[in-house]
Amino acid sequence: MSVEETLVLVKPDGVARNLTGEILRRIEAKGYQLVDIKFVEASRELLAAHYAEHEGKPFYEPLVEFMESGPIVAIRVAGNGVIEGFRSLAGATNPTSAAPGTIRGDLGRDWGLKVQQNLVHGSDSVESAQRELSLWF
Ligand code: DAT
Ligand code: MG
Repeated sequence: MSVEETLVLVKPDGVARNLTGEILRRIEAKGYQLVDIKFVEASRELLAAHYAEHEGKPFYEPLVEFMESGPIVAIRVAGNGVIEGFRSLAGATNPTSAAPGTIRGDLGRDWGLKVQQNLVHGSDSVESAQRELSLWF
């Protein structure tokens, strides 16, 4: 595994529930490096670019509205295989089915249809990570 960088977002639900520290703790405990970090109140333009792959899907509009609903913590994280590694720390997209031991499995609530309220985002490939890091930083 090579050293990579990924974009992690603590979504508005994670910030509002005071889980930023717990999420950062898990990233650091794994041995990943926090390279850069900031609060962002994301614009519609930024979110449209970030979620371009999901445009037109039924959950797109609620997802973007949710991401506009409050501050986000954006983090540049580095480490060996961190792109896939952080996605393993995060767990499955839907907190209801995310495994215990993962961020979404341990801390995510069963929000019914509000799958977007799943605490964190992590880039899913080297290409996505580069694209997303250049959007947010
Ligand atoms: P991930 O965040 O695990 O990479 P994704 O990229 O497929 O998941 O989707 C982006 C976000 O959109 C996800 O974090 C939550 C929301 N989402 C995905 N699938 C959904 C669905 N079927 N219903 C509602 N929201 C969904
Ligand atoms: Mg994704």
